[in-house]
Amino acid sequence: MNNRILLIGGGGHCKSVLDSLITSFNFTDIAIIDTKENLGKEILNRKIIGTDDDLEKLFNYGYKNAFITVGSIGDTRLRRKLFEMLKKIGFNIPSIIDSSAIVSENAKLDRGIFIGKNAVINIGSVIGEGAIINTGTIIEHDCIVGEFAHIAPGTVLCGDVVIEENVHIGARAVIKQQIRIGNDSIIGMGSVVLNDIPPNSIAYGNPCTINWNKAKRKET
Ligand code: JB3
Repeated sequence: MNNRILLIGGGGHCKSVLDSLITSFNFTDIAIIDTKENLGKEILNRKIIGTDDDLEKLFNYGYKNAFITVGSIGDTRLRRKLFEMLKKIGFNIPSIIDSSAIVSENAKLDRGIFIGKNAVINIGSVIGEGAIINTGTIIEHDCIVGEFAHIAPGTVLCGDVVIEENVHIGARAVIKQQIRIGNDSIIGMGSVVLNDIPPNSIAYGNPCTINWNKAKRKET
């Protein structure tokens, strides 16, 4: 594998990814891409060397790997847009898994996924492209996590849970076994989810209830 990688987005999420990348991977040249105003700044001694407009040039220069380090809380459009940009240019997009995470050999991971410190992914689970499985999260057996979902720190998905694409699950939520959370929904921090949640919902509490439907709101 080529030993140069670009991290796209140089904020808080980038710090977490970078920390895992430095300790667990063999990239010798790690650089960051952010906005014009942040050019030259450093994160963990890695420099912001360009903007999104420089990606093609940097690919031709020899950075063949890239990873999206802009995070998301309920809106994955920027992460998706940047991901498409990387694919179009031809970057290899690895998954970055912290060395302390435990991932079953019988779990299936797509590309561009981040798995943070002490996260656990158990047997039979499938994690979609671009998902974030953040620090200390437990994904129990046979779960499905859709593309670009963000499972925030300390969350527990019991067995057979389905999280559809673009969903945000707030920190320390617990999702009961066999529950399905519909695409583009947001589940609040610390919620205890006992029933299925339809797409485009904002739901929170213990027990978790739907407080807002994004789709209905758009119509009014
Ligand atoms: O909850 C946790 C544990 N982590 C959060 C993470 C998932 O999401 C974290 O607490 C943050 O709330 C959030 O982290 P993120 O996305 O790194 O946010 P922030 O710290 O605001 O940094 C975003 C960075 O992306 C900034 O440096 C922006 O300048 C940069 N940025 C914004 N738009 C961009 C673009 N960079 C590029 N390359 N392209 C853009 O279009």
